[in-house]
Amino acid sequence: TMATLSNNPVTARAHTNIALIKYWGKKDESLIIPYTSSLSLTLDHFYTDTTVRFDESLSTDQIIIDGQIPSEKSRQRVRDFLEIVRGKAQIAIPASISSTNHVPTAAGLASSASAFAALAASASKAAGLHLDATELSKLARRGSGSACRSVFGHFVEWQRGTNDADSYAKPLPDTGLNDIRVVALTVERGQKAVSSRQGMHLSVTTSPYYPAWVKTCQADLLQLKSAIEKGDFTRFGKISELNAMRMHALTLSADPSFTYFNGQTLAIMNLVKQLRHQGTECYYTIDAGPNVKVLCQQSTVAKISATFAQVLGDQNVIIAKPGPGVQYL
Ligand code: 2P0
Repeated sequence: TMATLSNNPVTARAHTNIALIKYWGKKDESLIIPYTSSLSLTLDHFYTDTTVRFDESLSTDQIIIDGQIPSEKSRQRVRDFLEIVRGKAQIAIPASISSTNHVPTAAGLASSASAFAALAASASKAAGLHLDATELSKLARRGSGSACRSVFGHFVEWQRGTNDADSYAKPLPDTGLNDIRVVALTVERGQKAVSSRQGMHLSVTTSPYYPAWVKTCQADLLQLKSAIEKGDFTRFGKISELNAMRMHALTLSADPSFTYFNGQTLAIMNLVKQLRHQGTECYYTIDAGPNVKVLCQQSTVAKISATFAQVLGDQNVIIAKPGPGVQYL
């Protein structure tokens, strides 16, 4: 059936997510099918708002991000994504897109996850498609793998699947650990990091440990799900921290070897362990950059954030809670 185009602009909001069981490697780089399933927590107060309107009077797509025309590379990635949406809706009309990130970029939370989840939701609806959450997750995945998880709130599992139709995210049942907090720490940025896309490609193609990663991820995921179900924060933290380190072992063992850590990253990892030994339970996770996210609970978040604020300064410490899935505004 032909989609009926929305005459009005459509705005959607999507929040960022932090992976606890990491996605690191694609089996299919074009469709973005991962080697492993992953599990994330969607965060409140870091989000992207995106407005899309298909407009016959335009000759090409108009793309504005944070009030500016982005780089040609970014524009191409958005146009490629819009082509997927136009294909599904069977239209050939240019779009105007305006996107605003409410994400502290320096904290390393500015991910493509909230961006492509918000774009998938706004563009599909503006094109007249009425996708359910599962279809929306599959569409968002085509823009950026981690975006398929930002369609949903709180704890989310991206089931790897084997093809475009069965690789999508699902929310976990709303059970324990609702008092989880993420303290996002901004450290100094060194040289420009290897992009996630390049980094995971290099890991898949050159790390001799990649097959072991695929195997261990499956086990880590099952264990983390059980810890969440039981509300077992200790096991939750240990497995999350371990899985992050196993991901980073892939970068260190790639050829050429690389790392996202810098000196401050290592110092913060040690401080987290020190806090833990002193009886304040917390764990860390790290993505494709030097910044560290500390996992803790509501009862300890004030003490932990104050400790890190003393070391890094108030402006480099941000507290996040579980957040919601995609919303239309
Ligand atoms: C994750 N990361 O699970 C992992 C852990 C970073 C470290 O997903 O190539 O931007 O667009 O599918 O989703 C970052 O990679 O990569 C990422 P593409 P994406 O969150």
